[in-house]
Amino acid sequence: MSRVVRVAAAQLGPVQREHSRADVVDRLGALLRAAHADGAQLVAFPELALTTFFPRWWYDDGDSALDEWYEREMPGPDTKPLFDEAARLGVGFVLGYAELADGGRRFNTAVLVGPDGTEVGRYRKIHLPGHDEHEPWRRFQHLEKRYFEVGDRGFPTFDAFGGTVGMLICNDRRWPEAYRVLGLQGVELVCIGYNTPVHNPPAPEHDEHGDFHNHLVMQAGAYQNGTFVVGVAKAGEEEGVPMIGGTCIIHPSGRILAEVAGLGDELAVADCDLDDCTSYKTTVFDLRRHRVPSQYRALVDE
Ligand code: ING
Repeated sequence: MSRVVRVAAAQLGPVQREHSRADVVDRLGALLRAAHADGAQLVAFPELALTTFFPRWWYDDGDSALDEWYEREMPGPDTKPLFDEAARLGVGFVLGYAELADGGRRFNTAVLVGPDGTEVGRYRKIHLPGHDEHEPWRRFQHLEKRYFEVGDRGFPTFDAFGGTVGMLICNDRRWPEAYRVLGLQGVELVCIGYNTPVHNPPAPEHDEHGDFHNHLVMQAGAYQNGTFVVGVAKAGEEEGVPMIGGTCIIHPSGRILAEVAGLGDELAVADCDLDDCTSYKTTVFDLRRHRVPSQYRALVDE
């Protein structure tokens, strides 16, 4: 028996400040239709897919211009056409966006939408990189700690597409704990959108390794938890800031099944047989049999 899901990782090229949400939704729709034409049942879009990566800029407290970057509802007027098109095609998708939730709480969020166009679940980013005060020495800011709260929903998994699906967002993919919490829930497919600048101002000596680190952490996360991993970039030069690509689909063996070639709007498509996870989850990474949590206390101490 096999449980094959054909997945499309839908990389977005740069989204500039002047691009409207409608402009971006047009691009997302084109990627969705192309993925459907390729037989995809699930399309994964990047983190903060609807706008340019606004945490690269400083906004004073109370500056209403910051609110422009968030969605108050999902779907909202600008995104409903995408949900409608997906439902018409019978294709599910994952979409990253900035969420302005009840009470004015702000999250870096990803939503999982089923083939009928309804929300299956959502994840709010937990590992927020960067800084929360203005650091003018930087070529550009990275103010996610200022513009988002730490996610308050843990690392959930969802029964969807014939298996167990989870989501992470960008910096989460660098932290083994994030994959492991999903792995302990039996996750078989993890979708991870990201916006990753090529240059990291506090550690320029890391820049040359950026593409390598991107695949390293996702391949490790896949193998060590017996799960597929779908990494999806918003890539290319946004407002003068180059961001990495490297969108790919990774097998539980850790091998890359498909990856994009460039930094634009581009699909990587692969058949993911979720049953391929089983041999990893029942032997080398049988977490119940082989882990020794009594010796891991340091992992959860502050
Ligand atoms: N971006 C980056 C990421 O973790 C970063 C932050 C950039 C970390 C460069 C390390 C090096 O991929 C987001 N949005 O988390």
